[in-house]
Amino acid sequence: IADSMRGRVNADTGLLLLGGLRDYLDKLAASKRIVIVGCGTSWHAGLVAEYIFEELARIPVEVEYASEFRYRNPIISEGDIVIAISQSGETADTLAAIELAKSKGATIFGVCNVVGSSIARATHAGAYTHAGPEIGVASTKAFTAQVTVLTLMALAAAQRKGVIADSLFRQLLVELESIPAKVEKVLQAAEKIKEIAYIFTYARNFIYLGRGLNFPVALEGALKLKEISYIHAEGYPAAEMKHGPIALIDEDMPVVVIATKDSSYEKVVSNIQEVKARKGRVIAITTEGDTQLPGMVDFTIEIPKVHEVLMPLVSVVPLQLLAYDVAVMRGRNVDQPRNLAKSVTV
Ligand code: F1P
Repeated sequence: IADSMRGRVNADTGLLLLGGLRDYLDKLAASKRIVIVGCGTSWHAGLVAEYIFEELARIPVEVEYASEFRYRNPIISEGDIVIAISQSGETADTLAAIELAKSKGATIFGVCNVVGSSIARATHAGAYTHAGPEIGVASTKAFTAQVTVLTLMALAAAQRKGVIADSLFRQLLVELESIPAKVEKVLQAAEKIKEIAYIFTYARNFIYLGRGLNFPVALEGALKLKEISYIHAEGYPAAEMKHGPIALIDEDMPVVVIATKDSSYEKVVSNIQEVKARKGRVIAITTEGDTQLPGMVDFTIEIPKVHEVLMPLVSVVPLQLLAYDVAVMRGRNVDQPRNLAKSVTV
């Protein structure tokens, strides 16, 4: 996160530098529609961006798997902005989606990690995430760096459109600068997370729940567990649970709920009650100082208070750690999970 912000954010001066996007920010701000494409973790970063762009910049956003988008006949017109997200910059599905959108006249922006990669070269403009090389196959720091850059893009668009109050703009920049320290704080819970992972090492399934910006985080937490521990895991919007997944809940089902103190908190608490009433075992990600949830759930992992818009940058970290610990305890090779490739080029 720190690397992806370095030199771009300065709350004192309101500085927002977005590399090659700098000449395109007016176009971004004026756009009537943004379509975001990506795969896997990058698609989840796109879902987070949907919430942030719509909330701050009031631009309608659609997010689609590049692997679907490329094989249909999507409606894309010249005024559209397509943002392609990719850690490796080599994902074949994302590259094909870019070519399709380009052929229909869209302007393509890239959010890539690898400088000079195929996707970066195929776009009209872009901002690199500068997250450094991902050592393992599963994206982790790429996710937080992508969300950081996308947040900066949304802030820049909102400011240019004049739809964000100066005070909120400044507040978010100040908070962004504090995120690396908050993530460090989450890492202090590593021992506790390890103890929880130990208890659930041999669970056969997991459910992850979140609302709002924490819904894509739930998806990402479930994906990390699938990718590196090979445990079946599903992420759902917490409010969707009653529409089906609730049938899965019993005493053998660990349910990870992102229950931070934000505008969805009360509703998430009632979702937790629904899970507990069916004897599900709840691991809640809570905001520091929450006194209600520790008495209601089986385990809590505290994270620092963060502005709701920036929450995914912090709330994803305990989920990444949990997946890592479970995978290590199951004897998995977390850096080279079976069947996965760092760049999916076919
Ligand atoms: C997309 C992705 C990763 C995942 C795995 C396979 O890659 O789905 O999110 O962790 O490595 O590929 P990318 O387009 O972001 O490089």
